[in-house]
Amino acid sequence: MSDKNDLLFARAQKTTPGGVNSPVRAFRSVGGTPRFISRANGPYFWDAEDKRYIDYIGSWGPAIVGHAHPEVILAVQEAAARGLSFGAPTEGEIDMAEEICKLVPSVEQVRLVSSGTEATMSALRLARGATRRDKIIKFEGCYHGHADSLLVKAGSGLLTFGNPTSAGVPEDFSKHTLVLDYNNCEQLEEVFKSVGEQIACVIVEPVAGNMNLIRATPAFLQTMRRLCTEHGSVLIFDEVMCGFRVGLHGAQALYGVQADLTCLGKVIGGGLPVAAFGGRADLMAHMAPIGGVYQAGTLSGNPVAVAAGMTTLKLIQQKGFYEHLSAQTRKLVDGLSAIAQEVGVDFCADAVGGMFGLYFSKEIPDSYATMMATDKERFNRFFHLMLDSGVYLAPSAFEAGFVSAQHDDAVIDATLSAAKHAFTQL
Ligand code: KE4
Repeated sequence: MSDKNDLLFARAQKTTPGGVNSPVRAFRSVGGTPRFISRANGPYFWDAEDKRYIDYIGSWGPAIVGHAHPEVILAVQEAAARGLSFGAPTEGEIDMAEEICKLVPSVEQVRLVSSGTEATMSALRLARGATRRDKIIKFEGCYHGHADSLLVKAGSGLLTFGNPTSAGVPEDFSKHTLVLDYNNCEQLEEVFKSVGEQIACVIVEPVAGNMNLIRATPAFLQTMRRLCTEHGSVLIFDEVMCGFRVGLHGAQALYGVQADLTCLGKVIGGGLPVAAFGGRADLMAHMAPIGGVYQAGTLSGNPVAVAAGMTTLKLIQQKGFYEHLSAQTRKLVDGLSAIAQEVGVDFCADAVGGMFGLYFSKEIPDSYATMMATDKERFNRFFHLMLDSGVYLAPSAFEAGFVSAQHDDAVIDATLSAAKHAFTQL
């Protein structure tokens, strides 16, 4: 029997490709009908049938203080009442820039944009403009948004350039992108030894969240830091997802490795479109209008979006915020692992700050290859069993999950209760 989600999905597909405005929302990885969300509050959202779910995507990271936080909503209402967009500078943008520079020590100057894709695309262009080099290095399994140079998968051999992962990306673009293995230090050394002087930048998710959650090893980040310094390449940390999600000062503070440029998004917009790229002042000096690297945006630094982001950044600086967030996330993953072990299911889980990974495998993956070897079909069955029980996990075995400050003990316990049922039904 079609419910309202089915009807909306059928209607959406008539006017929008796949019925969604971003592919992962279409449930194609897990199957079934996507839920059309009507409202959200705290750790919950409700679908078109007014069914409540405990939400573990949190808009893919932004909803870290919980959905519709009263202080965020009030700040947005007050900003909106003063006008939505001016196309001229505002004091709020200075406040946001100063806050980011305060919280991410490697960032001396920052430019606000409207999406993570814009942030990474601009950072790449800046690295290429500043070094006058074309080649870039990224890692299989890391996602940095949909700029052409980054929609590239590994070439056949170590030094063969990447192949497009998307139609419409010219070979002339992908040929400058080398795609290496995440957490493979030897390979990185080898490539820099061969073509290091041609490398404009290395871009990496220092805590990967787009092949499910995979931690970088400290050696991996330290190696790329050393090699970039030795060869005059720019080290770009894409912290669009992990920035302010894994800790108040991002992954670079966790690892003690400073990037030359950092990309941010999600949390800094609090659910509205704010992202940013920034870093060393000598690099940012290449940006127009003072330098020759062009980047622009009608809604960059939008005052209403900045109001949401600034309020969120203030809330996450409250005493004990990350201790609580990390404790709740750890309670979730340890609880799930304990239940799976009781039932005898090959399952493990990991958490860094307020993001987590669930894996149907005996061990926590530490690379793209080991992640791809996990039991995707079992995840999909688990996903739907949990969804039927009112728990909304990321609709893909290859996405990370997100906890908010509003996921209290009662919410985590309800999740574990649903999991007890799901694991026995697998
Ligand atoms: P956006 O352009 O979607 O704002 O950000 C792109 C981006 C850049 N860098 C990292 C590390 C990211 O995780 C993202 C976007 N993340 C996905 C989640 N896998 C957003 C969800 C979606 O694509 O709908």
